[in-house]
Amino acid sequence: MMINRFKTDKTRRSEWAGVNRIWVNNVKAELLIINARQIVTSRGGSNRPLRGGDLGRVDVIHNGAVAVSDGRIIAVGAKEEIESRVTITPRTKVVDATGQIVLPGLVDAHTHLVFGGSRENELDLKLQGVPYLDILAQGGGILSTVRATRDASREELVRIGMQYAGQMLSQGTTTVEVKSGYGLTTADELKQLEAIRDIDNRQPLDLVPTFLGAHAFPDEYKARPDEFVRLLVDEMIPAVATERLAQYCDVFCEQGVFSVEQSRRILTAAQKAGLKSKIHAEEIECLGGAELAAELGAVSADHLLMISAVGIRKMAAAGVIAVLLPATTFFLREDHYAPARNMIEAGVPVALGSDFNPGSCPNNNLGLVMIIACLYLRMTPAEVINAVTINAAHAVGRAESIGSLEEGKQADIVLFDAPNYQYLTYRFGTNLVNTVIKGGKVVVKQGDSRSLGKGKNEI
Ligand code: IZC
Ligand code: ZN
Repeated sequence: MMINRFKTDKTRRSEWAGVNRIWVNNVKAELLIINARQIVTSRGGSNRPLRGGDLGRVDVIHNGAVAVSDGRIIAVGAKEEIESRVTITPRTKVVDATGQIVLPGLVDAHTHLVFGGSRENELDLKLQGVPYLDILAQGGGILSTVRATRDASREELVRIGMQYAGQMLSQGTTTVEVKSGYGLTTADELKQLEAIRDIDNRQPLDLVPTFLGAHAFPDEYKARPDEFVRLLVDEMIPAVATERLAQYCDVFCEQGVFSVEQSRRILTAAQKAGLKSKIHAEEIECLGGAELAAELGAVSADHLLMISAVGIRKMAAAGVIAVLLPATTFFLREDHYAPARNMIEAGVPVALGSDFNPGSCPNNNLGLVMIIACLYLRMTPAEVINAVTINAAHAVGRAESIGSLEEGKQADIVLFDAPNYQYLTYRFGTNLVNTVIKGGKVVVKQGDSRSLGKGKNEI
């Protein structure tokens, strides 16, 4: 597989934010995708996340085409129509998608992508029945990753994070939300956020940074948690906001970690500093984090395995996006998944994320998340696709420029070796991504390694 080292021009791309529709006639296509079995995308969901019945609807164009110019999608539709509307020149790069389906680049709405070390040692503890929060309370879990992350230089974190980013890109993810939260001192949190910015600048995947200083109480503040909350409010949040290192602030609101009251203080201070809110809520215990998200107008509340009926109602009324992370539930061997169907029926907009992190979910493949969402959240294949594209784009604040194949949007496009979109939530365990296009450039292309040789000895 080839991963193009091409450095995409992120500054230029961000200028397109807000452009919803451009009219083209005979604009020169720089790239043209043809012959796809299906082009699969939501339409018209850029202003508000999809809910209820709308979440289960995707547009399917058979034998369609997508034309791209200057990094943007200039036309999507029936092949003949597109060919009559755009000018194809000898310099147009034609991507033949025979046998493939075409989707918007996938958006991973919740990750902890940048961290030092790994925690495979916890697997044995888990199999012995030691709960996740007990490992944390014994100074392991998040706190062992904090030690490894503090020990790593910014450059080391960048090197490790670049590898993970490359894996995600090759699996079809083109935008990813990334949290800090393994530094837990002002300097180490800034180091982690700077590493996130460096990774964003050095490779094609776009990273959306979130400050998660309220991820755990570090050892040195264990006996005086309120002082750590004060440090977050008085020092870390102002520093992160001044340096413009994050767009969101998140809190791990959980039994034995941050209470609802502490979460309210932290997120309110962050809002005043210009950071929008996210919250890890009701993952292991139901504390009322979902209600807090509604009260504060948070963009998303994430996990939500134990959410109450009141919490669901309040999130629906406030339009808070539920970012569900079923691969974590799977890896933690929980038998209770988030009540996705109840949320969808109540009108909560649902998105999905990988939760990639070294402890509770070392998986960064959204394809696997999509299948678990189908099987255990009982979401339909169409709902799952919208949840990892347009709704995830809303959850990271970028729905005006990514998350669907619509004219004027950034040309973030994935081609899968699949006959139809249902196949994506069926062939689990195989990476079906053939080609990834980011900002109009081909950045991942499967070589011939998948095609069968002519004889046993031929490659
Ligand atoms: O490192 O365990 N749940 N934070 C909250 C995590 C999982 C990440 C970790
Ligand atoms: Zn998380």
